[in-house]
Formats: sequence, C-alpha cells, structure tokens
Amino acid sequence: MAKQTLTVPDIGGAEDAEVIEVSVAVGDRVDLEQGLIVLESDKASMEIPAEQAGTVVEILVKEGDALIEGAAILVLETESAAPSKAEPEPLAPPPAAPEPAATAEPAQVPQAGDKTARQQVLVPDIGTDEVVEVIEIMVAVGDSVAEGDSLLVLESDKASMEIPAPFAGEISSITVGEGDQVSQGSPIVVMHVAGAVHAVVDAILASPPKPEVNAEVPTPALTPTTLAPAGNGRDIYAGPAVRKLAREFGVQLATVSGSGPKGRILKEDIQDYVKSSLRDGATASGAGGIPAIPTVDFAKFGEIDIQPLSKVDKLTAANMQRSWLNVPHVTQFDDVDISDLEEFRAQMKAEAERRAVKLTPLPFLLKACAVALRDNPKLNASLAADGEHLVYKQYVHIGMAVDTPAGLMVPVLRDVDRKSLWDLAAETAELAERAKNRKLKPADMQGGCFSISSLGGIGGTGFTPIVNAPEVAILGVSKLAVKPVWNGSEFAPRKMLPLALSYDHRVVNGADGGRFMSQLGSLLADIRRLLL
Ligand code: CAO
Repeated sequence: MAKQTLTVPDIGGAEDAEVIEVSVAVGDRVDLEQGLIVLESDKASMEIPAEQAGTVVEILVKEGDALIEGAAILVLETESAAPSKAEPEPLAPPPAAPEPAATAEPAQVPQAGDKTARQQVLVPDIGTDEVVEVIEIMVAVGDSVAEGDSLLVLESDKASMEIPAPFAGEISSITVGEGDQVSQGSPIVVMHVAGAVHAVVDAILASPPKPEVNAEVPTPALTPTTLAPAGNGRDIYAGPAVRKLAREFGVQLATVSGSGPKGRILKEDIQDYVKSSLRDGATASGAGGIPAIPTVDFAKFGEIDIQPLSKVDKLTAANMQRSWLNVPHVTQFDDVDISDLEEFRAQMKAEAERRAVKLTPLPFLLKACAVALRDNPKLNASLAADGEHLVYKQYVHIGMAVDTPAGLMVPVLRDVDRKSLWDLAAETAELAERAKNRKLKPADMQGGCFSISSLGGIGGTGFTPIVNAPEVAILGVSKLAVKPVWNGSEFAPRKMLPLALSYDHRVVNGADGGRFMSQLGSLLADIRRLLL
C-alpha cells in the first residue's frame, strides 16, 4: 500500500480553473480514468480523471476553489508502491512559454504590407489519435471571431471539447459539417486573418494538413469537456457552451432533457426549458424553481372541450398566484352570533322595500369591518415596497368580491366608515349590478384597503380566501346556520355566521387577527355597538 497525491494535470494553461464539482468522497474506491473533480475555466469545463486506481483517503480541494496545473487534488491509497503517473509533483505555475500550437498550418513569413491573409485552422492536439465527431458548428461564414472564440464542438466517447479560434479573423469557409469524423490535423475552417500576423498564402490551402506544431501561433486554451457529471448527475452530457448558458440562466442541467445524440443537452434544450418555465410561470406554475405541473393529454381519457379563459379569469389567475406565492397566509375562523342582527334586518324589510333597497347581511359586515379596521389599523395597512415600512391608510375603502359571468371582480366601496347602512346597501347592489354588466371602470376597482368575499348567498360552511395583495387581510363570509348554543343554562337555537379572516402574516400577527375578529364578532352580535 502506498499513498499518492493526485494533482491537476496540464489543463491547457487555464489559470484559476474553478472546482465546480468534487465527484468522489473519502473512502471511495476509484478506478483508473474515473473522474475525480470537474474544473471549469472561462472556456471549458473538464473532468480530471484518476491517473491511478485506489481508495480516496483525503480530499484536498472543495467546490469553489481555483486551481492551476500541478495543484494537489486528493490523496489516494494505492495497492502498489510502484511509482506511477500520479506520483506527487511539485506545485508548478502554468508554463511560462506559450504552448506549441497545432491549430494552424505553419505560418509563412508575413509579407510587407500584407493586411489580410487566408489561413486554415486545423484540429489541434485533442489528446487522442482516434477520430471524433463534429457535433456542433458554432460559427457561420462571414462571422468575425476573436481569438479564443469557439469554432465548433467535437465529441468522442469520453468527452466533448470546443475548438477555439487560434487567432482573430473572419470565417471565410467551413470545411467540415456536423456529423463529420475528424482527428488531430483535420482542416476545419479557413479564416481571413486581420493584420497578416499569421499570414499564410493561399497555396497552403492545397497542401495536406500537417499536425506538426507551429510555435509562432499561440494555442488558446483547449480543454476537453467531460460529458459526465454535472451537479451530481452522472449521465448529463453537455458541452461547455451549453453549461455556461445553463449557468447564466440558473438552470440545473439535471432538470433538462437532452435532445442531442446520446441524450446530449443542446443549447436549444436550455432555451426551450427557459421558455417553458416562463410560460408556466405566467399561467400555472413552473417558474422560480417550482416544479411544473405535468402536462396531461386529457383527450386520452375521454371527450374534452377546450374554451379560452376570459381576460378577467386570466387576470384573476395571475393575481391569485402572485398573492399566494408572495404572501404568507394565515386564516382564522369564528362563528358569530347574528341572531339579533337578523331580527333587526327582518324588522327593516318593509322600510327597505319602500326605499327599493335589499338589506342583506353584507352592509352590516361592511360597516362592522370599517369600525374594526379603524380600531385595528394594521389590518388597514400595506407593506411598503422597501419591505421596511408600513403604510397606514387614513381612509377605509373596502373591496367586495362579485361573481360575474366574465369572472371575479372586486369593486371598491369608498369611505365605508362614513356611510350609512342604507347607503352601503344601495351601493353594493349598484356596484354588483355594474360588475355583472361589465360597466365598472378601472378606478372603481382601485384603492381598496381590505376585502370581503361573501359566499353567504351561495352556501358552504367555510373557506380560506386569498389576500388581495397589497392589502393585508380579507374576510370570507359563509352561509349562516342555526346552531344550538349554550347560554349558561340551556342550549338555545342561534343564527351563527361562519367567518374566516385570512391575513398577511408579515404584517398581521395572530394577536392582531384575533383582536380584529373578536371585535368584529361583538359588533355583529350587537349592532348597537356600531354607534359607539
Ligand atoms: N348567510 C345566509 N344568507 C345570506 C348570507 C349569509 N352569509 N349572505 C347573503 N345571504 C342571503 C341574502 O340575504 C339573500 O337572501 P334573500 O334573497 O332571501 O334576501 C341571498 O342570500 C342572496 O344574497 P345576494 O348574494 O344577492 O346579496 P349579498 O349582498 O349577500 O351579496 C354580492 C352581494 C355581490 C357579494 C353577491 O351577489 C356575489 O356576487 N357573491 C359572490 C361573491 C364571490 O364570488 N366570492 C368569491 C370570491 S373567491 O375569493
């Protein structure tokens, strides 16, 4: 048994390549050529393979570390003490002299006054003599490229690699196509080279490619990109450009399915993923890392009829989702004894008819809420945009949810605290009528401080309404029911109104909500209190 320190091999002169993944753990048994870590430079990501089989006894790097050639990665316990390629090497800076280039034909001596010349670019040393496939051409004829810009992507069984332009210039022709098999020295593109520093006469184009090196043309960093691990998935196949794009959009490659050969993730796959995430975010779900609801072909299970959503429905959906995702909701319930209110309302029936007004429980609820909002100003407030202040409103405008054929609308009754029950009864009827006839103006639906959603005329024992942000609370009203209530000596039948108060817990605490509900209950139980 012997201990070997494995170090970063020649990574094409890349400096400060970042460790984006440590693929092994202490105790792991690694095979020869098994990936240990993934490094990423500006241009490429590359898996560093084990140059020796053995068991990992210590890991000397972590994600985020910046490494150069020669940096120690980990210590391996190997079966044999024999020296190997993985013998510890002294830490060394990247080679000072430029790497010999294999990317271009030998340069001719530039001619005086030569401003541009055509130069052929060849496949450089790709670390293998085997043929590899051209899987992506990243430039087009006429493109101007800077030195180091990627020209195309090659892929072998083990890795994909971008071939960078060895100098700046314009692409004058492309000599390979996607799917072609190439190897070191194969011509790939011809470039017009600005400045003639790397001038080569056209005649050279006729000569067969020579894989020999040319020290006068520095090789830009060329590093293989592993097809294997990204994140913790071992089966993710993607080139550096794709990985870079994914990083820019914050896309986890593990969540993208690849449409390329062998499931390779292409740029288009990332673009499609981002597009569909945005689309889902605008409609149902899927944005912001929230798992998308699966798409189901409902027609597979029976007959279906697809109808477009109304504009109001779409707006409501967006508003509801925005509130639901932004507001930490709490809903608090209570049953309020409105027997006396109902008795009073019955007594007012004749007068209501004379006034041509329908006096439902809603105006009483509005009035009671206005009083409770005045006394509990936090529920009449909004969180300021900076998230650090509360905006206390000195007015009490209450929105009222109205069910219409076009969808849910919430017209706002202004200064509810200053209006009489008759005024409120007339105004709710008038607003509901206008809402149902689509006669509301945008201004009629703005400025609310609080909302009431009453399903009392429809039914149900309770529901949890969604806060109409930036308001901070909403009251849900369900259908009253006669219930036996213990009065101290016996059970008496009482008309109990189920209420549900949802509030934004960033602004309203449970105690605030409790005080509001308790006051609302006593106001509705004894409406004389509304006068106090
Ligand atoms: N319990 C029992 N009965 C109730 C009641 C309650 N909580 N609230 C109202 N009623 C009765 C009314 O008294 C009326 O009875 P009569 O016809 O015998 O007088 C009947 O139910 C119908 O009332 P209404 O619905 O016409 O009037 P309203 O003032 O209660 O409500 C309005 C007006 C506009 C709110 C209502 O028409 C409406 O659109 N409701 C739906 C609201 C909605 O869609 N909410 C969903 C929001 S999702 O968050």
